[in-house]
Amino acid sequence: MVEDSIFLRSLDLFKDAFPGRINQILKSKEDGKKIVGTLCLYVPDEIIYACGADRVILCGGRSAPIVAAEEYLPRNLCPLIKSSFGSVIDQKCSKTKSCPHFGLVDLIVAEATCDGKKKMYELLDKYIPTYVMDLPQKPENQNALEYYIKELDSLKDVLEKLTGNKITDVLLRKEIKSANETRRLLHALYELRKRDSPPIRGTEMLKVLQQMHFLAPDEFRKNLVLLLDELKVKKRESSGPRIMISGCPMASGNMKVPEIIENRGGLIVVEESCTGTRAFWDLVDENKEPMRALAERYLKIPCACMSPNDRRIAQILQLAGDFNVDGVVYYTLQFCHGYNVEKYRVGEALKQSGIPLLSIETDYSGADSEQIKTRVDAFLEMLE
Ligand code: BJ8
Repeated sequence: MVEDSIFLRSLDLFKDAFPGRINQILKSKEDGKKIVGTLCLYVPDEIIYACGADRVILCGGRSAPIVAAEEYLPRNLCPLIKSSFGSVIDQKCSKTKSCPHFGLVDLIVAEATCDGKKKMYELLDKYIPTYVMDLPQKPENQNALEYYIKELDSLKDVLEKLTGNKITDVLLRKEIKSANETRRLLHALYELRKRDSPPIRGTEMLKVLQQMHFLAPDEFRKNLVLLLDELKVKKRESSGPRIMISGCPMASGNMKVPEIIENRGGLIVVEESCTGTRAFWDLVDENKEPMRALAERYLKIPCACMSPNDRRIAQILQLAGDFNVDGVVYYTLQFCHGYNVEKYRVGEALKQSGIPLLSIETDYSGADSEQIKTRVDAFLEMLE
C-alpha cells in the first residue's frame, strides 16, 4: 500500500508523451530521417542512432489488434507477437491513430529469438521491409561473440545503406556514452527502490520503462532526471510484501498483472524483465573498440530464448537479495515456451534460497483477472 501518495508530476511526462513523440517522428520523416522499428533488446540502439536514424519500439501490449492478427496467425501464439503484427496490419489501428508510428517505419530490424517471432517476421516483411538479424543461441559458446560481432557488422551495413550515412567509431562512442548515462540514471532510480519504504511503486516505474524505447533518448533521459529530482524532494513511502516480477516483457498497454499485485497490497520493488533490469543492467565498456564492446554487453542479456541461461538464474537470485524480496511473481505470456519452461529452474533456485514463487501464465484479455486476484491475495497473505 502507498502510505503517502503524493502525486509525482514528472510521471505525466512519460504518460502524456505519445502525441508529442508522434509529431516528432513525423517531423523527422519530413526532414528526411529514416525511422527504424525494433522488437527486441538484442538490437543495439546505439548503432541505429549512430547512423542518424530514429527508432521506435513496436512490441504490442494491447489486446485490440489481436483479432486482426488471428486472420493470419494461429490463436495459440504468444499475445505479444499477435499484438505487434496486428498493429501493423490492422487498418482500424491507423484510422483511430492508436498506433500511427507503425505506419511511419521505413525498416524493421528484427532478430532471430523465439520461433513465433521468427515466423511472424516472414509475414511482416510483406507490409514493412523487415531485416532479421541472426543471434547465437548459445551465448557461452566460444564462437558466439565473434558470430554476434559479424551480425552487428552486417546490421551496420544495412543501416548505412538505408540512411546513406557512415557509422564511424566516433559516432558509436558518442551513442554508447549517452546510452550508458541513461542506464546509470535508471540504476539510481532502482537504488531508491531498495529502501525499506521505496518512494516509487512498481506500476509507476513500469510506465516509465515502457517509454524507454519509444521516446527519443534525450527526452527519456531528461524526464528521468526530473523524476529523480522530484523523488529527492517529495516524501513518499510505499509498503507491502516486497515482490519481484520476473519473466516475459510487459509492453505498453499490458499492465494487468502488476496492477493486480499492487492493487491487492503488494509492492513491486524490481522487475527481472525486458521492461525492467534486462533493458539497462549492464553498461557498455566505453574503453573498448565500440562494436566489440556493444556485442559483449548485448550478448549478456539473459533472455530465455538462449540456452543454457544460467546468467538469468544468477541474476534473479542476486536481485532478490539486493532488493530484499519477499516473493517472486513469475510472469509468462501464454505460449511463450522459453520463459514457461525456464520457470522450473528458476523455481528450484528460489526454493533453495527460501523465496516463494507464484506462477502466473496469462494473455492480454481480462478473462482471468478474477482468478489472478484470488491467487495473488493468497500469495500476499502467505508472505505477510
Ligand atoms: S530479449 S524477452 S524482447 S526476445 S515474443 S520470447 S514473450 S513467445 S519478447 Fe523478448 Fe528480446 Fe527475449 Fe526480451 Fe516469449 Fe512472446 Fe517470444 Fe517474447
